[in-house]
Amino acid sequence: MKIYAILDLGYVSSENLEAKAADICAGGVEFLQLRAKHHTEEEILQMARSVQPICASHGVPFIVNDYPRVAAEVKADGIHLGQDDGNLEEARQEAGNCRLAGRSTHSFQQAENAIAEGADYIGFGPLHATATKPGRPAIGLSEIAKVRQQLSIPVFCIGGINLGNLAKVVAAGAENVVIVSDLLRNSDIPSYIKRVRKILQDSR
Ligand code: TZP
Ligand code: MG
Repeated sequence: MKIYAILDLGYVSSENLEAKAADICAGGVEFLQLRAKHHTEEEILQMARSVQPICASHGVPFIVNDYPRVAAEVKADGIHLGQDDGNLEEARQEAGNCRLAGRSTHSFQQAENAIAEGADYIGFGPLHATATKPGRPAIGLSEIAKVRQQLSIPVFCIGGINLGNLAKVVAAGAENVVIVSDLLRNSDIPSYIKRVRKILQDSR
């Protein structure tokens, strides 16, 4: 049962980035990703430089979304790509041969393809429609169990997950989850993460 948090610049200002990163790491997550869709690569590099040491000091693997060269510069633990972001192994090399390369997937077929291309883990969703990934239709919960049973790599369910629907997501077969907006909007992130952890344990 793993919790994967994303520092999404749609919800966190760059001024607050370090404080939020520290809160998330203190709360205890298994992964932290930096995701910024409306900043330049140079700005993202500066942000990555400030977040990476916080993750490292807590032993939390740090993943960079979309920018392998940024991952290489800051010696990130991983890189994360979407369906249209190119070849995963090329990105891993560009990212300094990082340990982790993840792919977003939106269907069973894409999940299978991710294994074939050497992904270390996948995101699977969006389970629910979400403003964090606008324009991407919800895939629902029905394929979670099948994907988990048939894939040999960790599956991280994502998309519109919150404290209210998490138990349902786990009951549908999810083991690991990514939560973005519901977590970042919470004023007490460490205690939020503890509540998520308890629901993950109690809903199995
Ligand atoms: N990929 C699929 S859904 C999603 C991404 C990056 C966003 C998830 O964010 P939230 O706020 O937890 O719905
Ligand atoms: Mg991408």
